[in-house]
Amino acid sequence: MDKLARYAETLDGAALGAHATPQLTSSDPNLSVADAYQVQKLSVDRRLARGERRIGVKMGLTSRAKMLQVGVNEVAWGRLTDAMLIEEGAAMSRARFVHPRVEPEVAFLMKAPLCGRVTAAQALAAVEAIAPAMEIIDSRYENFKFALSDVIADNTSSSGLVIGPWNDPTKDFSNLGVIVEINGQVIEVGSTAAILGHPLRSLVAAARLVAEGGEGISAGDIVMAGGITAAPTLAPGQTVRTTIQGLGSVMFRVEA
Ligand code: 0L1
Ligand code: MG
Repeated sequence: MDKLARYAETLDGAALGAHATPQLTSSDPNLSVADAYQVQKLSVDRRLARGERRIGVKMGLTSRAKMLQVGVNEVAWGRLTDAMLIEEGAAMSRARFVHPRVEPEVAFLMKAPLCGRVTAAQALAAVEAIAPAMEIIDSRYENFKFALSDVIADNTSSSGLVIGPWNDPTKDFSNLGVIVEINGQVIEVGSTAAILGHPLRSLVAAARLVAEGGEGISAGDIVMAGGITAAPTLAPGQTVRTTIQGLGSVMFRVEA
């Protein structure tokens, strides 16, 4: 087995077994971003081979709060599969994750393909609907610490998503207030403008980055635009709700 396939097997095993693994760059400090994306692809291919279905892509590290929280300052993308979906209002099991955190996000539902360099207007024309959403991130690395290549290889920490009500994408979603509550207490506040100044910029970047990776965004895909605030840690007993001004609320519960 070559080096990248071995890394993919390690990260896939860590996700499946919900255990932390050392950062790849601790033993391979020169792991390139291009090789890290190849590790990501190989590790998601292992999931697809087990019967999971690709449902879209996620953008990561698209806000200053996120970049500061993890000390990485470049945007990155990852792949979403149906096994990551958590039903809105339902419970997720903490035991399935290493050290999960939650991010308030905006989700796009695509009605047309989007690939390569596109304008914001072209990106918007390909969107069927937008929704308030949350991503469960769970770095497979010890202490939730990583360099850019590590986190890209680890599917940019993606491990779950919850989608709220779909809305008409022609409403102005450039600067909407965002509140994250845990057990009724406000934990984080922000604005959709925290996503690269406008969430649509994240979709434009996704079209370019995914195409550079040799893939595309298809009609029916979900695109997660990226975390808006720092990501609070999840623990059993929590009820987590994100509300985006004018778009509605989305919630889930955390069980042991
Ligand atoms: O916090 C992290 O694990 C960094 C990668 C993904 C963050 C994001 O989805 O914005
Ligand atoms: Mg995210």
